[in-house]
Amino acid sequence: MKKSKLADPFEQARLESGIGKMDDQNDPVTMLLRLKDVRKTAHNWKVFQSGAKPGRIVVPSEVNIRDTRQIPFEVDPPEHGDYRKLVEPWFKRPLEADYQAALTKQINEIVDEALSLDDIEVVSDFSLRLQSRALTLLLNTPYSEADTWIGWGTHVFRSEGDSLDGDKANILYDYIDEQIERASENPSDDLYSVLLNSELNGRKLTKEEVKGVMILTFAGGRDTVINAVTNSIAYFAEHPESLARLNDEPEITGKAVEELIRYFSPLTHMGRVVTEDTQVCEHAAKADSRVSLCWASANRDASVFENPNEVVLDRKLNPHVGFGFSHHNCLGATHARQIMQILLTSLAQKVKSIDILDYEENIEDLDQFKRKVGYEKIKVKFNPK
Ligand code: HEM
Ligand code: EMZ
Repeated sequence: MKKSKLADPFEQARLESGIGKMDDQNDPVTMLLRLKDVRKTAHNWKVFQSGAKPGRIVVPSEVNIRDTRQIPFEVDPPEHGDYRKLVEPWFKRPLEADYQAALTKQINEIVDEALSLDDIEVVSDFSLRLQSRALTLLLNTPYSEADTWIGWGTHVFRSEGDSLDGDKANILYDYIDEQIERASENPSDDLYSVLLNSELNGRKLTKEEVKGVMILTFAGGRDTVINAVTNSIAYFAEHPESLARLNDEPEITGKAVEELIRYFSPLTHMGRVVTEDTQVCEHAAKADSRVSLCWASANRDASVFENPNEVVLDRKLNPHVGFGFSHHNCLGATHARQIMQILLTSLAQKVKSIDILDYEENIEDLDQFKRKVGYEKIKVKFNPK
Protein backbone atom coordinates (compact mmCIF):
# COMPACT_ATOMS: atom_id res chain seq x y z
CA MET A 1 0.00 0.00 0.00
CA LYS A 2 1.25 3.48 -0.77
CA LYS A 3 2.54 5.39 2.22
CA SER A 4 0.65 8.51 1.18
CA LYS A 5 -2.70 6.74 0.92
CA LEU A 6 -5.54 7.88 3.16
CA ALA A 7 -7.92 4.94 3.43
CA ASP A 8 -11.66 5.40 3.90
CA PRO A 9 -12.65 3.60 7.12
CA PHE A 10 -16.32 4.62 6.78
CA GLU A 11 -17.28 2.82 3.56
CA GLN A 12 -19.08 -0.20 4.94
CA ALA A 13 -21.06 1.72 7.58
CA ARG A 14 -21.89 4.44 5.06
CA LEU A 15 -23.34 1.86 2.66
CA GLU A 16 -25.10 -0.28 5.27
CA SER A 17 -26.68 2.16 7.72
CA GLY A 18 -25.37 5.62 6.83
CA ILE A 19 -24.32 6.26 10.42
CA GLY A 20 -21.56 5.45 12.87
CA LYS A 21 -21.55 5.64 16.67
CA MET A 22 -18.77 6.71 18.95
CA ASP A 23 -18.40 7.55 22.60
CA ASP A 24 -16.66 10.79 23.52
CA GLN A 25 -16.12 11.32 27.25
CA ASN A 26 -19.52 9.70 27.99
CA ASP A 27 -21.28 12.07 25.59
CA PRO A 28 -21.96 9.82 22.59
CA VAL A 29 -21.93 11.02 19.00
CA THR A 30 -23.95 9.68 16.05
CA MET A 31 -21.85 10.28 12.96
CA LEU A 32 -23.60 11.03 9.67
CA LEU A 33 -21.67 9.40 6.85
CA ARG A 34 -23.51 10.14 3.57
CA LEU A 35 -23.00 13.35 1.65
CA LYS A 36 -26.72 14.02 1.25
CA ASP A 37 -27.41 13.64 4.99
CA VAL A 38 -24.37 15.73 5.94
CA ARG A 39 -25.55 18.59 3.75
CA LYS A 40 -29.18 18.40 4.86
CA THR A 41 -28.19 18.39 8.51
CA ALA A 42 -25.62 21.20 8.15
CA HIS A 43 -28.38 23.32 6.67
CA ASN A 44 -30.95 22.63 9.39
CA TRP A 45 -29.59 24.85 12.19
CA LYS A 46 -32.87 24.95 14.10
CA VAL A 47 -32.76 21.23 14.90
CA PHE A 48 -28.97 20.74 14.73
CA GLN A 49 -27.37 23.65 16.51
CA SER A 50 -23.83 24.93 16.80
CA GLY A 51 -24.49 27.46 19.56
CA ALA A 52 -24.74 24.94 22.39
CA LYS A 53 -22.37 25.04 25.38
CA PRO A 54 -18.99 26.33 24.09
CA GLY A 55 -16.80 23.40 23.09
CA ARG A 56 -19.57 20.81 22.89
CA ILE A 57 -19.82 20.56 19.09
CA VAL A 58 -16.13 19.74 18.82
CA VAL A 59 -15.20 16.05 18.94
CA PRO A 60 -13.41 15.44 21.28
CA SER A 61 -15.59 17.84 23.26
CA GLU A 62 -13.75 20.86 24.66
CA VAL A 63 -16.36 21.76 27.33
CA ASN A 64 -13.84 21.02 30.09
CA ILE A 65 -11.05 23.19 28.70
CA ARG A 66 -12.79 26.37 27.59
CA ASP A 67 -15.71 28.71 28.36
CA THR A 68 -15.15 31.24 25.62
CA ARG A 69 -17.58 30.90 22.73
CA GLN A 70 -15.78 30.69 19.39
CA ILE A 71 -17.25 33.20 16.94
CA PRO A 72 -18.88 32.72 14.43
CA PHE A 73 -18.40 28.94 14.75
CA GLU A 74 -20.51 28.44 17.91
CA VAL A 75 -23.32 30.86 17.06
CA ASP A 76 -26.51 30.02 15.14
CA PRO A 77 -28.51 32.16 12.72
CA PRO A 78 -29.66 34.86 12.72
CA GLU A 79 -26.86 36.20 15.04
CA HIS A 80 -24.36 34.07 13.13
CA GLY A 81 -25.00 36.12 9.97
CA ASP A 82 -24.29 39.41 11.77
CA TYR A 83 -20.89 38.21 12.99
CA ARG A 84 -20.10 36.61 9.68
CA LYS A 85 -20.79 39.84 7.77
CA LEU A 86 -18.46 41.66 10.12
CA VAL A 87 -15.46 39.35 9.64
CA GLU A 88 -15.93 38.15 6.05
CA PRO A 89 -14.21 41.06 4.23
CA TRP A 90 -11.09 40.60 6.36
CA PHE A 91 -10.94 36.87 5.57
CA LYS A 92 -11.19 37.62 1.83
CA ARG A 93 -7.91 39.60 1.88
CA PRO A 94 -5.99 36.55 0.56
CA LEU A 95 -7.52 37.37 -2.84
CA GLU A 96 -5.44 40.59 -2.99
CA ALA A 97 -2.28 40.66 -5.13
CA ASP A 98 -0.03 41.99 -2.32
CA TYR A 99 -1.13 39.25 0.02
CA GLN A 100 -0.45 36.58 -2.60
CA ALA A 101 2.95 38.06 -3.39
CA ALA A 102 3.95 37.99 0.29
CA LEU A 103 2.65 34.43 0.69
CA THR A 104 4.52 33.31 -2.44
CA LYS A 105 7.76 34.74 -1.03
CA GLN A 106 7.25 32.91 2.27
CA ILE A 107 6.45 29.59 0.63
CA ASN A 108 9.28 29.76 -1.92
CA GLU A 109 11.69 30.44 0.95
CA ILE A 110 10.54 27.35 2.85
CA VAL A 111 10.71 25.16 -0.26
CA ASP A 112 14.19 26.49 -1.12
CA GLU A 113 15.37 25.77 2.40
CA ALA A 114 13.98 22.22 2.26
CA LEU A 115 15.77 21.68 -1.07
CA SER A 116 19.08 22.73 0.48
CA LEU A 117 18.93 20.17 3.31
CA ASP A 118 19.95 16.49 3.33
CA ASP A 119 16.60 15.66 4.91
CA ILE A 120 13.74 17.40 6.66
CA GLU A 121 10.99 16.42 9.12
CA VAL A 122 7.99 17.83 7.30
CA VAL A 123 5.40 18.24 10.11
CA SER A 124 7.41 20.50 12.42
CA ASP A 125 10.10 21.89 10.15
CA PHE A 126 8.04 22.54 7.02
CA SER A 127 4.25 22.52 7.56
CA LEU A 128 4.08 24.08 11.04
CA ARG A 129 6.49 26.83 10.01
CA LEU A 130 4.63 27.48 6.78
CA GLN A 131 1.26 27.59 8.60
CA SER A 132 2.50 29.93 11.34
CA ARG A 133 4.29 32.34 9.02
CA ALA A 134 1.29 32.48 6.67
CA LEU A 135 -0.96 33.24 9.65
CA THR A 136 0.99 36.47 10.27
CA LEU A 137 -0.40 37.65 6.90
CA LEU A 138 -3.97 36.70 7.79
CA LEU A 139 -3.73 38.48 11.16
CA ASN A 140 -1.59 41.30 9.74
CA THR A 141 0.82 40.94 12.68
CA PRO A 142 4.66 41.10 12.68
CA TYR A 143 6.41 38.15 11.03
CA SER A 144 8.38 37.53 14.24
CA GLU A 145 5.17 36.43 16.06
CA ALA A 146 5.34 33.20 14.05
CA ASP A 147 8.26 32.01 16.19
CA THR A 148 6.08 32.13 19.31
CA TRP A 149 3.31 30.16 17.62
CA ILE A 150 5.72 27.58 16.20
CA GLY A 151 6.77 26.94 19.80
CA TRP A 152 3.23 25.80 20.64
CA GLY A 153 3.41 22.74 18.36
CA THR A 154 0.85 21.47 15.88
CA HIS A 155 -2.37 21.75 17.90
CA VAL A 156 -3.25 24.46 20.40
CA PHE A 157 -5.47 22.22 22.57
CA ARG A 158 -3.73 18.87 22.18
CA SER A 159 -0.29 17.59 23.04
CA GLU A 160 1.45 14.29 22.56
CA GLY A 161 -0.38 11.68 24.60
CA ASP A 162 -3.08 14.15 25.69
CA SER A 163 -6.01 14.78 23.37
CA LEU A 164 -7.27 17.63 25.57
CA ASP A 165 -4.54 19.63 27.28
CA GLY A 166 -5.96 22.42 29.47
CA ASP A 167 -2.52 23.81 30.38
CA LYS A 168 -1.65 24.15 26.75
CA ALA A 169 -4.98 25.86 26.01
CA ASN A 170 -4.15 28.41 28.74
CA ILE A 171 -0.97 29.42 26.92
CA LEU A 172 -3.10 30.43 23.92
CA TYR A 173 -5.75 32.21 26.04
CA ASP A 174 -3.11 34.20 27.96
CA TYR A 175 -1.36 35.14 24.74
CA ILE A 176 -4.61 36.32 23.12
CA ASP A 177 -5.63 38.29 26.26
CA GLU A 178 -2.26 40.06 26.18
CA GLN A 179 -2.58 40.86 22.50
CA ILE A 180 -6.11 42.24 22.98
CA GLU A 181 -4.85 44.52 25.79
CA ARG A 182 -1.95 45.66 23.63
CA ALA A 183 -4.25 46.40 20.70
CA SER A 184 -6.75 48.24 22.86
CA GLU A 185 -4.00 50.48 24.30
CA ASN A 186 -2.09 50.89 21.02
CA PRO A 187 -4.39 50.19 18.08
CA SER A 188 -2.70 49.20 14.81
CA ASP A 189 -3.97 47.66 11.59
CA ASP A 190 -3.92 44.07 12.83
CA LEU A 191 -6.98 41.83 13.22
CA TYR A 192 -7.20 42.40 17.00
CA SER A 193 -7.42 46.18 16.50
CA VAL A 194 -9.87 45.92 13.61
CA LEU A 195 -12.16 43.68 15.66
CA LEU A 196 -11.94 45.88 18.78
CA ASN A 197 -12.95 48.82 16.64
CA SER A 198 -15.78 47.15 14.72
CA GLU A 199 -19.46 47.55 15.40
CA LEU A 200 -22.27 45.04 15.61
CA ASN A 201 -25.82 46.38 15.62
CA GLY A 202 -24.66 49.78 16.82
CA ARG A 203 -22.31 48.63 19.60
CA LYS A 204 -18.61 47.75 19.79
CA LEU A 205 -17.58 44.09 20.05
CA THR A 206 -16.65 43.11 23.62
CA LYS A 207 -13.15 41.83 24.45
CA GLU A 208 -14.69 38.41 25.10
CA GLU A 209 -16.17 38.39 21.58
CA VAL A 210 -12.84 39.44 20.08
CA LYS A 211 -11.19 36.65 22.04
CA GLY A 212 -13.78 34.21 20.64
CA VAL A 213 -12.89 35.13 17.06
CA MET A 214 -9.16 35.00 17.75
CA ILE A 215 -9.19 31.60 19.47
CA LEU A 216 -11.04 30.18 16.48
CA THR A 217 -8.59 31.73 14.04
CA PHE A 218 -5.68 30.13 15.87
CA ALA A 219 -7.31 26.74 16.51
CA GLY A 220 -9.37 26.12 13.36
CA GLY A 221 -6.62 26.95 10.91
CA ARG A 222 -3.78 25.07 12.53
CA ASP A 223 -3.71 21.27 12.32
CA THR A 224 -6.04 21.42 9.30
CA VAL A 225 -3.50 23.41 7.28
CA ILE A 226 -0.59 21.40 8.69
CA ASN A 227 -2.23 18.13 7.63
CA ALA A 228 -3.15 19.47 4.18
CA VAL A 229 0.45 20.58 3.56
CA THR A 230 2.08 17.46 5.00
CA ASN A 231 -0.25 15.09 3.14
CA SER A 232 0.47 16.98 -0.08
CA ILE A 233 4.22 16.43 0.33
CA ALA A 234 3.66 12.71 0.98
CA TYR A 235 1.32 12.45 -2.01
CA PHE A 236 3.76 14.13 -4.42
CA ALA A 237 6.62 11.99 -3.08
CA GLU A 238 4.75 8.96 -4.40
CA HIS A 239 3.27 10.67 -7.49
CA PRO A 240 6.10 12.56 -9.21
CA GLU A 241 4.05 12.34 -12.42
CA SER A 242 1.41 14.59 -10.78
CA LEU A 243 4.06 17.16 -9.93
CA ALA A 244 5.28 17.10 -13.53
CA ARG A 245 1.70 17.45 -14.77
CA LEU A 246 1.11 20.54 -12.62
CA ASN A 247 4.23 22.05 -14.10
CA ASP A 248 3.05 21.32 -17.67
CA GLU A 249 -0.59 22.28 -17.05
CA PRO A 250 -0.56 24.98 -14.32
CA GLU A 251 -4.16 25.82 -15.24
CA ILE A 252 -5.38 22.69 -13.42
CA THR A 253 -3.80 23.73 -10.10
CA GLY A 254 -7.09 25.12 -8.71
CA LYS A 255 -8.83 21.83 -9.44
CA ALA A 256 -5.92 19.90 -7.90
CA VAL A 257 -6.24 21.94 -4.69
CA GLU A 258 -9.95 21.08 -4.40
CA GLU A 259 -9.27 17.41 -5.12
CA LEU A 260 -6.53 17.16 -2.50
CA ILE A 261 -8.78 18.83 0.08
CA ARG A 262 -11.55 16.33 -0.79
CA TYR A 263 -9.17 13.39 -0.58
CA PHE A 264 -7.38 14.49 2.61
CA SER A 265 -10.44 15.99 4.36
CA PRO A 266 -8.21 17.57 7.03
CA LEU A 267 -11.15 18.15 9.39
CA THR A 268 -12.75 14.71 9.84
CA HIS A 269 -16.05 15.80 11.33
CA MET A 270 -17.81 18.46 13.37
CA GLY A 271 -20.69 18.05 15.79
CA ARG A 272 -24.10 19.60 16.25
CA VAL A 273 -26.42 19.42 19.27
CA VAL A 274 -29.95 18.12 18.60
CA THR A 275 -32.63 20.54 19.88
CA GLU A 276 -35.70 18.25 19.64
CA ASP A 277 -36.40 14.52 19.30
CA THR A 278 -35.90 13.78 15.62
CA GLN A 279 -34.49 11.30 13.11
CA VAL A 280 -31.22 11.20 11.24
CA CYS A 281 -30.90 8.76 8.37
CA GLU A 282 -33.91 6.84 9.75
CA HIS A 283 -32.35 6.54 13.21
CA ALA A 284 -33.85 8.25 16.26
CA ALA A 285 -31.84 11.19 17.61
CA LYS A 286 -32.89 12.48 21.04
CA ALA A 287 -33.03 16.11 22.12
CA ASP A 288 -29.72 17.24 23.70
CA SER A 289 -27.75 14.39 22.09
CA ARG A 290 -24.96 15.02 19.58
CA VAL A 291 -24.60 14.16 15.92
CA SER A 292 -21.56 14.83 13.76
CA LEU A 293 -21.28 15.83 10.14
CA CYS A 294 -18.55 13.55 8.84
CA TRP A 295 -16.96 15.55 6.03
CA ALA A 296 -14.29 12.86 5.53
CA SER A 297 -16.87 10.14 4.89
CA ALA A 298 -19.16 12.34 2.78
CA ASN A 299 -16.18 13.16 0.56
CA ARG A 300 -15.77 9.46 -0.35
CA ASP A 301 -19.47 8.88 -1.09
CA ALA A 302 -19.48 6.80 -4.28
CA SER A 303 -23.03 7.88 -5.12
CA VAL A 304 -21.57 11.35 -5.76
CA PHE A 305 -17.85 10.92 -6.56
CA GLU A 306 -16.65 8.53 -9.26
CA ASN A 307 -13.60 6.54 -8.07
CA PRO A 308 -13.81 8.26 -4.68
CA ASN A 309 -10.61 6.68 -3.34
CA GLU A 310 -8.44 7.99 -6.14
CA VAL A 311 -6.87 11.41 -6.43
CA VAL A 312 -8.12 12.63 -9.83
CA LEU A 313 -6.05 15.79 -10.12
CA ASP A 314 -8.38 17.59 -12.53
CA ARG A 315 -11.67 16.11 -11.24
CA LYS A 316 -14.41 17.96 -13.11
CA LEU A 317 -17.42 17.74 -10.77
CA ASN A 318 -16.24 18.07 -7.22
CA PRO A 319 -18.96 19.15 -4.77
CA HIS A 320 -16.82 18.16 -1.76
CA VAL A 321 -17.55 19.31 1.79
CA GLY A 322 -13.94 19.44 3.00
CA PHE A 323 -14.49 23.09 3.98
CA GLY A 324 -17.95 22.37 5.38
CA PHE A 325 -21.33 23.23 3.94
CA SER A 326 -23.98 25.94 4.32
CA HIS A 327 -23.67 29.03 6.55
CA HIS A 328 -20.76 27.74 8.70
CA ASN A 329 -18.59 26.94 5.67
CA CYS A 330 -14.93 27.61 6.38
CA LEU A 331 -14.10 31.26 6.82
CA GLY A 332 -10.39 30.49 6.43
CA ALA A 333 -10.88 28.67 3.12
CA THR A 334 -9.68 31.60 0.98
CA HIS A 335 -6.41 31.68 2.95
CA ALA A 336 -6.08 27.86 2.99
CA ARG A 337 -6.74 27.61 -0.76
CA GLN A 338 -4.08 30.26 -1.49
CA ILE A 339 -1.56 28.39 0.65
CA MET A 340 -2.26 25.18 -1.26
CA GLN A 341 -2.29 26.84 -4.68
CA ILE A 342 1.04 28.58 -4.09
CA LEU A 343 2.62 25.52 -2.49
CA LEU A 344 1.65 23.29 -5.44
CA THR A 345 3.00 25.86 -7.89
CA SER A 346 6.27 26.22 -6.00
CA LEU A 347 6.77 22.44 -5.72
CA ALA A 348 5.93 21.90 -9.40
CA GLN A 349 8.44 24.56 -10.45
CA LYS A 350 11.34 23.65 -8.18
CA VAL A 351 11.15 20.00 -7.11
CA LYS A 352 12.14 17.00 -9.23
CA SER A 353 11.25 14.34 -6.70
CA ILE A 354 10.77 13.70 -2.98
CA ASP A 355 11.97 10.57 -1.14
CA ILE A 356 10.17 9.41 2.00
CA LEU A 357 12.83 8.26 4.49
CA ASP A 358 10.82 7.56 7.62
CA TYR A 359 7.32 8.22 8.92
CA GLU A 360 4.79 7.75 11.70
CA GLU A 361 1.08 8.06 10.87
CA ASN A 362 -1.41 10.14 12.84
CA ILE A 363 -4.44 7.92 13.38
CA GLU A 364 -7.63 9.37 14.86
CA ASP A 365 -9.45 6.96 17.13
CA LEU A 366 -13.19 7.23 16.50
CA ASP A 367 -14.07 3.97 18.32
CA GLN A 368 -15.61 1.95 15.51
CA PHE A 369 -13.40 3.75 12.99
CA LYS A 370 -9.67 4.47 12.95
CA ARG A 371 -8.87 7.21 10.49
CA LYS A 372 -5.48 8.30 9.22
CA VAL A 373 -5.61 12.08 9.06
CA GLY A 374 -1.93 12.74 8.43
CA TYR A 375 1.43 12.13 10.07
CA GLU A 376 2.93 12.59 13.50
CA LYS A 377 6.28 12.80 11.75
CA ILE A 378 7.53 12.25 8.23
CA LYS A 379 11.15 12.64 7.22
CA VAL A 380 11.83 13.21 3.54
CA LYS A 381 14.53 14.31 1.12
CA PHE A 382 13.63 16.98 -1.45
CA ASN A 383 15.51 16.65 -4.77
CA PRO A 384 15.86 19.80 -6.89
CA LYS A 385 15.27 20.02 -10.62
C1 HEM B 1 -15.13 26.33 9.61
C2 HEM B 1 -12.31 22.98 7.49
C3 HEM B 1 -8.61 26.14 7.46
C4 HEM B 1 -11.21 29.15 10.17
C5 HEM B 1 -14.70 25.16 9.01
C6 HEM B 1 -15.54 24.02 8.73
C7 HEM B 1 -14.73 23.08 8.14
C8 HEM B 1 -13.40 23.63 8.05
C9 HEM B 1 -15.13 21.69 7.67
C10 HEM B 1 -17.03 23.88 9.03
C11 HEM B 1 -17.32 23.64 10.50
C12 HEM B 1 -18.77 23.50 10.83
O1 HEM B 1 -19.64 23.47 9.95
O2 HEM B 1 -19.07 23.39 12.04
C13 HEM B 1 -11.07 23.58 7.28
C14 HEM B 1 -9.99 22.96 6.51
C15 HEM B 1 -8.96 23.85 6.49
C16 HEM B 1 -9.38 25.01 7.26
C17 HEM B 1 -10.06 21.59 5.86
C18 HEM B 1 -7.60 23.76 5.86
C19 HEM B 1 -7.31 23.01 4.84
C20 HEM B 1 -9.00 27.23 8.17
C21 HEM B 1 -8.18 28.40 8.40
C22 HEM B 1 -8.90 29.23 9.21
C23 HEM B 1 -10.19 28.60 9.45
C24 HEM B 1 -6.78 28.63 7.83
C25 HEM B 1 -8.52 30.57 9.77
C26 HEM B 1 -7.32 30.88 10.12
C27 HEM B 1 -12.51 28.66 10.20
C28 HEM B 1 -13.60 29.36 10.82
C29 HEM B 1 -14.74 28.54 10.68
C30 HEM B 1 -14.31 27.37 9.96
C31 HEM B 1 -13.54 30.73 11.48
C32 HEM B 1 -16.15 28.82 11.21
C33 HEM B 1 -17.01 29.54 10.20
C34 HEM B 1 -18.42 29.76 10.71
O3 HEM B 1 -18.82 29.17 11.70
O4 HEM B 1 -19.14 30.57 10.09
N1 HEM B 1 -13.41 24.91 8.58
N2 HEM B 1 -10.66 24.79 7.71
N3 HEM B 1 -10.20 27.39 8.82
N4 HEM B 1 -12.96 27.47 9.68
FE1 HEM B 1 -11.84 26.19 8.62
C1 EMZ C 1 -12.37 24.59 16.84
C2 EMZ C 1 -12.36 23.86 15.54
C3 EMZ C 1 -12.85 24.73 14.44
C4 EMZ C 1 -11.79 23.76 17.95
C5 EMZ C 1 -13.74 24.70 12.30
O1 EMZ C 1 -13.11 23.99 13.31
O2 EMZ C 1 -11.04 23.40 15.24
C6 EMZ C 1 -10.51 22.52 16.23
O3 EMZ C 1 -9.23 22.12 15.83
C7 EMZ C 1 -10.42 23.23 17.57
O4 EMZ C 1 -9.93 22.32 18.53
O5 EMZ C 1 -11.70 24.51 19.14
O6 EMZ C 1 -11.64 25.78 16.73
